Amino acid sequence: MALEYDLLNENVKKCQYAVRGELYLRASELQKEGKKIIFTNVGNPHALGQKPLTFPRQVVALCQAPFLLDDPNVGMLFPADAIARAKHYLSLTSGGLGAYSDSRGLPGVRKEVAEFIQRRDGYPSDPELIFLTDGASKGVMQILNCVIRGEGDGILVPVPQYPLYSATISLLGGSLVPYYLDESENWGLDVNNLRQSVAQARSQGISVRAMVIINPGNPTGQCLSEANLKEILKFCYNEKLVLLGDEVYQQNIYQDERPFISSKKVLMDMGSPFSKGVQLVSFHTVSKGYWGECGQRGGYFEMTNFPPRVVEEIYKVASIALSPNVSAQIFMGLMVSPPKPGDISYDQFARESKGILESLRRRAKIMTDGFNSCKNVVCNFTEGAMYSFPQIRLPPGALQAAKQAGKVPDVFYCLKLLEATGISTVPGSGFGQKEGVFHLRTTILPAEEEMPEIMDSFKKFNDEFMAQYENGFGYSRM
Ligand code: DCS
Repeated sequence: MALEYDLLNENVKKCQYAVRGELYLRASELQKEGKKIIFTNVGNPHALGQKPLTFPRQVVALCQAPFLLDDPNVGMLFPADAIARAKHYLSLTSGGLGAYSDSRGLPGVRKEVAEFIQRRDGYPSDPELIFLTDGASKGVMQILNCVIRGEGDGILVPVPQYPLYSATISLLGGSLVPYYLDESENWGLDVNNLRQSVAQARSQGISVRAMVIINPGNPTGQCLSEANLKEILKFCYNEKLVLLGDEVYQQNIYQDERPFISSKKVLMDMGSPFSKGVQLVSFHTVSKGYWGECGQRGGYFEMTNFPPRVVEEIYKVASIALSPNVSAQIFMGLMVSPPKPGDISYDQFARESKGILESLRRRAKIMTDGFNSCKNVVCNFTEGAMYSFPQIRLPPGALQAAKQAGKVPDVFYCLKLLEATGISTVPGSGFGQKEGVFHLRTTILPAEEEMPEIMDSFKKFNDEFMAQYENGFGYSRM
């Protein structure tokens, strides 16, 4: 029978992914009509003008075109350390970039990832427990696929959250168990909230199996403290939950008070019985940080405290897709072992990466300050990641107008913003938020020199919108 809409898998219909939702579709339409659109809906740095880092592109270019290595002029176009690295990575493959690799990824690259984790955390890491993936997304989907057996299985997910989690849980037919981050505490995570969420889910017959943390947070931008991570890990130990640590923004830190600290390190620091008792999967990617190589689709996950039989089953499932992208694996290898001081390419690499991070740090501040200068907008500082998530306090007149237009209030606001300014954002409802509270998410990625103009145009729109709908009575608020 043909695949009619009525015959689609119901889980496919249920699944929602706002980052490419109604706002994005409308923005694409407007762009086709010739309007200038500033796409701040996706954390996709190169699409907003970020230049690729030179060294990794040189290495991968040589791996893609290995005949260049035989050209007598290769040394005029490529530095010697890039040439050496390209030869190194080609020697790790069995047939170059055009050949499938092991379904977990090239053993040599997994070893480099393990060495990186060991340097970062100060604890051993086993390459056999590291799987390379096509972006972190595929890793998250693989693990959730192994955890979720049906709607009786619950996954604790922060609200607001990045909709990869809600969408995948819907697709796999599991149950999302929300825990709320506290906006008035800089989007902090209160373990008492977690307890309540688990108790409530259990009272509905749901077996809570795993917990997701996003650190630094998307869309909320907070960095978890070591003390907070300890509480979370203890909680997972006591409640027998697998912790999924989404750490894709670990390089994106814009303050000095709370540097990134990995869940693995905190777990190992806690010692027995926790260090051997909590099952942890940590995710990383080449899409974020100062790399921003989203289109390459490279990622990894590391498993801690998983029995060998479970790892084998995860390997089996990974094998169905044969192999992750091999060129992306090389990007991952380069990300975890970049040029070192003394290498020919070191200075340039350091200059480029520092330039990107410092600019992001300034942009995070320009955005937060810009939002906080607007009428009825309050915004926590972006401590890390790539997003700003201001709360928009909509006057009753705007809520009414949204209702008349048949739109969720923040969708209504974001559509008006898009039409007026070309700024394409994602409404807070796409990430989850408390009832009656509204937000939008924007990336902090537009070029730094364009940022003041973007914020001016946002402010002009917002303040006029508020003036239009304000009638002197109460607001939606937290
Ligand atoms: N985890 C989080 C928290 C993310 O924000 C993203 C991407 C991913 C995982 C997956 O990234 P890759 O599959 O590319 O490794 N963030 C999306 C977002 O919110 N905007 O852009 C993409």
